[in-house]
Amino acid sequence: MTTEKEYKNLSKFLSFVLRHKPGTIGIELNENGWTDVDTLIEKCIEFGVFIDRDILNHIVSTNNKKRFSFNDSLNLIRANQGHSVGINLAYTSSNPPPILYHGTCVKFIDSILSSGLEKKDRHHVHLSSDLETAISVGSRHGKPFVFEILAEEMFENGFEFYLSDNQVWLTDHVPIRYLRKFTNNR
Ligand code: HQG
Repeated sequence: MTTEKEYKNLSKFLSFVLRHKPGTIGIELNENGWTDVDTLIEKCIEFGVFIDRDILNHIVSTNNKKRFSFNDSLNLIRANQGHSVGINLAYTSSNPPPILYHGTCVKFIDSILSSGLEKKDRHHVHLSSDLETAISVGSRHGKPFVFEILAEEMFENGFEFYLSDNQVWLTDHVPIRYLRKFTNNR
């Protein structure tokens, strides 16, 4: 019987290998981030992390942020976003809602207001369509602070936006002129 805590730890481990360090357990991701499920299971076990098909199915279907997906024939798995390794998730450009949100931490405000939102170690800047998600993302770094992004205006001015399979809005960079401090923070 796998406990919720064990599922959570396994999910973190999968994020680590499927987004950042596949080489740690000796797997490779293809150019779109996919890796073979059977090989993943085998390599995790060799590495000392027990996982099987049922556990993987459970993690993919119940993960609170839908971080992972199987392909249609269920033989490949990938992380839906958040990679630091060089892969192309083949997202198609989408038309964003007028406003998107970015949750950060108060200690980053000054820096963000001087250089805009940067992707840092990830492939994209991560944005959400709802405030609640932004607050919880920001809370990971300390006292949360929310910026509104004038996404529609950015899009009209030629910036590209992508919607990941797990509904995270992604873009390359948000210049200062499209950032607004969220009203409740004022
Ligand atoms: C900040 C989690 C200073 C940015 C979440 C953020 C999300 C700047 C931090 C996903 C800056 C990077 C991504 C600038 C941006 N100066 N700080 N110019 N520009 N920053 O973790 O957006 O659990 O890489 O505000 O739920 O916090 O991994 O990005 O605070 O969806 O599935 O630099 O990660 O999902 O931090 O989070 P991160 P994030 P998972």
